[in-house]
Amino acid sequence: MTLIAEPRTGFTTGLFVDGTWSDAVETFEDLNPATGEVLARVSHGSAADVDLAVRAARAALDGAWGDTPGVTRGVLLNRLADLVERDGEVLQRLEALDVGKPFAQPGMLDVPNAAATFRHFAGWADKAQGATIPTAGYLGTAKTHSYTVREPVGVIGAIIPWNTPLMIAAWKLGPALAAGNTVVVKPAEDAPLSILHLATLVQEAGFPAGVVNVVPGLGGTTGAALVAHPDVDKISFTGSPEVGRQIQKSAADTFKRVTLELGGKSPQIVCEDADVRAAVQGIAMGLFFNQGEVCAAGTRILVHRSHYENVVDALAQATEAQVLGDPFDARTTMGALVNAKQKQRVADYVEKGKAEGARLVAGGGEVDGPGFFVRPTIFADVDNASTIAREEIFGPVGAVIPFDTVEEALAIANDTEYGLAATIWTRDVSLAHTMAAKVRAGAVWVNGWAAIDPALPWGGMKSSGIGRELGCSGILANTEEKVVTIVLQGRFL
Ligand code: TXE
Repeated sequence: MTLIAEPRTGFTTGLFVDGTWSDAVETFEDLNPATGEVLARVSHGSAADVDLAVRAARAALDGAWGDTPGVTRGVLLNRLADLVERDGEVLQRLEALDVGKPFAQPGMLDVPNAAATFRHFAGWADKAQGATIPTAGYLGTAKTHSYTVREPVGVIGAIIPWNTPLMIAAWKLGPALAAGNTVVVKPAEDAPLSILHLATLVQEAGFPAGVVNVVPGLGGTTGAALVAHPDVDKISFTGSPEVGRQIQKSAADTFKRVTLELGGKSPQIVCEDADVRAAVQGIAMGLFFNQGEVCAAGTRILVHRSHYENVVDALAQATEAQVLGDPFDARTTMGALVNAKQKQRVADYVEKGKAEGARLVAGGGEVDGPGFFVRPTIFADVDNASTIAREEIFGPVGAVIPFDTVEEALAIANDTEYGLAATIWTRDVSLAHTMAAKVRAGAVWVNGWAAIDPALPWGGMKSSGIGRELGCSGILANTEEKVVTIVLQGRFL
């Protein structure tokens, strides 16, 4: 077995199937984004490995796990939360190493959010209740008693992206396990390490063999095999719209349930009465946190004309103040993009922005040398019809657009194929509610960016996806509703 280049973690980069670790026949290279060097050789799960994992998950579901009371599942999830907290620094290091983000950031978001997610869903594990439903007896003479139960969907395939792998894995595992499902996790090829460490914690927490399986691999092979597998009941996917579309088509063959979270082009709207200082700070965070590799990044910045030049200047300053560099240097505020392809993609968008006539006010372009770094970038006077305002860049690039009226701001905000999140900066509470009602997005934040919580449903409208994760919605999405009717007397037909 291959040990990764991080001796303190002591885990393997094999496959975790049915409670045991093994090596796959093939491996793939996982690179350190900050240096371009090989960080680990990771097992590449084959279709046969995926099949073994799905069989183990099915056997666990049909076995003791299927009869495990919710309260016990809750105890296990709480233990997992404790272990994530205990190993918080290891997980934080792995996220920084593998994704390229500044070391402090996973300590602020990924690790505490993952622990909080497991804890939140520990509380749900014994609370997925049904209802008793009175019926009118339209047919025959029957008197009946009907009730519903919430049952696990079954075996769930969880396909994870590379930008916040630990956190998204927790978003999928927490509700799935609370509701009594079993899971096969396919981490992203670019950042599988924190999830492999998480698998060791699942084992230590005492989840029975087969309940959680982790099969790393490439999307087109391992991921596609999971989606095509006839015995997987649901796919929960976070990633690109292109792959989301393929997954939904492929899942249709076996009528799998699907939850898709596909990113966005989220607006940040600075109204005439906004606290502009707070807005600029929040906008910079929404653009540059995690190198802008965030599904809810606030990349379209709509500013009331009265503040326009001020905000453009302040954002230019905030952009120039970003410190690019080694994720483990405490002065670094922005790390590397995840891989060479992503670096090229962002650089191409910057060139497109210039070519389409937007005003480059800060940053722009790639950084030479090892590692996949690009400069944080702000464009002003952007036309909402231009490419950089329409397509998800998934990098630290902001597009500033002026507006004159609230109606115009709302029209621009909604003039996008996406609908994941939106932020409104205003001191007027009535305006905030009025605008929140009119923005087509799964989450609307007022006077803050990324106000996420495991208790709040998460997901998008339009091309941002289908279905919701987290909160009560996460439990509903991980259960099937069954109705049971007992004929007490008489007959139906
Ligand atoms: O995503 P992919 P990529 C967006 C973002 C980014 C772009 C491309 O705009 O620039 O997508 O990133 C697995 N069957 N987001 O190419 O390919 C893959 O192995 C089954 C937004 O890395 O969608 C990985 O585990 N699985 C997003 C996961 O899908 C397949 C986060 C995501 O990879 C597969 C990531 C297949 N055929 C990217 N092909 C967000 N919503 O936050 C790939 N995968």
